[in-house]
Amino acid sequence: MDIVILAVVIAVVVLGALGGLIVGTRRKKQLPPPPPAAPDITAPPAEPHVGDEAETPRDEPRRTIEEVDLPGGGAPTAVEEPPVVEELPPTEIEIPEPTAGRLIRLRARLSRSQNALGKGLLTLLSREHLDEDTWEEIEDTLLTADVGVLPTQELVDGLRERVKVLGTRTPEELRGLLREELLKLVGTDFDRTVKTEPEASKPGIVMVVGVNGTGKTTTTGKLARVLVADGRSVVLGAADTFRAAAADQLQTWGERVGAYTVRGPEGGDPASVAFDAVKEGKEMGSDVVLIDTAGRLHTKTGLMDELGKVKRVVEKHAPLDEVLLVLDATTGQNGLVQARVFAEVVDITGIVLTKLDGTAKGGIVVAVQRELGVPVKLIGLGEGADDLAPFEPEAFVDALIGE
Ligand SMILES: Nc1nc2c(ncn2[C@@H]2O[C@H](COP(=O)(O)OP(=O)(O)OP(=O)(O)O)[C@@H](O)[C@H]2O)c(=O)[nH]1
Ligand SMILES: [Mg+2]
Repeated sequence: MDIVILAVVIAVVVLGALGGLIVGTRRKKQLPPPPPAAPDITAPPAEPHVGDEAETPRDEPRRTIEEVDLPGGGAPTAVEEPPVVEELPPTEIEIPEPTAGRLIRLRARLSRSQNALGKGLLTLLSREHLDEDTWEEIEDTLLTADVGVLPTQELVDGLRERVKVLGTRTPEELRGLLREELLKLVGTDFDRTVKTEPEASKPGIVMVVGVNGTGKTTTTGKLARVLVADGRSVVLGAADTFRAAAADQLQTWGERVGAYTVRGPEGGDPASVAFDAVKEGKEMGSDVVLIDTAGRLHTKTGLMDELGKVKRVVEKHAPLDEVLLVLDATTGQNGLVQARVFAEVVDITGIVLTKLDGTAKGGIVVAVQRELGVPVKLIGLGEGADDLAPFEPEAFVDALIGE
């Protein structure tokens, strides 16, 4: 019996929704009338992606049903078509984890991958005689962690000076000293907030760029979740038009949190998709528009020029608030070369360092900030949907040297 009632109610919901009868604010944003630039909105849902864990609670539909206003006369017809239930698109919207204290939760993951660096340094510094060989080992440890030559030199010089002044060293003193020097290197003065504040007539506009496979789409999806968790409405722009699967991947992320995705035809002009996404965002009164772009090798001039064009076209609406460069922390020094080239084509305003959970080379944080003079704003610490954290220098250094 229950099943029949359930089927009836759900069918009613479908009919009601079709007639525009039941549209909450959230749903309205999720399913606006498809704009001309988004012909694929009816495409079947994308293949689940690695980061997509099955998190939808099984007993949620009940709640949805109770909240629904029953429309007047549609019910009897609906009874005839219970199979419709099977074809319903996923309407359950996840409530992402709050962002406050996220780095604390993820700190264990950071410690696990980065601890070797801090522990190694502490062990070396604790040696009774800090001779030249030991200092060289300290240098090597830092270089191996991708801190970069100049910053390594600075750190070693700083440590040598302070250890000399200190004379005898307790482990606590050494830890404190190393913490201070590392913090100096990572920098505590940068403004690391991701600028997404909407203004009077325009949403915050963020574009995500980088080479292939660094984690751009995943980061865009995770960032959408962060923003939604903080109460913002988000529109996604799938300006990766090389593969339809890329737009599907982004749309899947969006659907999970009720963010609408603007997409274009496969092989279409990415600049026009980006333009349309901002236009939609404006018209829908959204708070933020996040634009995912195709992975491109920094060595391919044509593709880099195209990226410059995407940016210029979006700027016909308004200046971008953020251009985030996504770098894969495991690629080491090559990341610096990428950073330099991307910065020449589009002004990078922030760096996202992904896959820090899978490498001990956390020193790249220091190196890349030096290279661009732009702060690391976010770090990726896993494939899970909520494994993106704001970068906090203190928490990062503490994870390096352990508690
Ligand atoms: N371990 C780990 N994996 C990550 C992280 N961020 C992204 N990934 C994985 O990296 C892979 C590539 O991610 P995508 O987001 O598709 O990368 P992309 O830059 O959009 O790739 P293209 O669009 O092909 O250039 C996926 O398997 C992600 O799950 C992270 O912080 N940690
Ligand atoms: Mg992508």
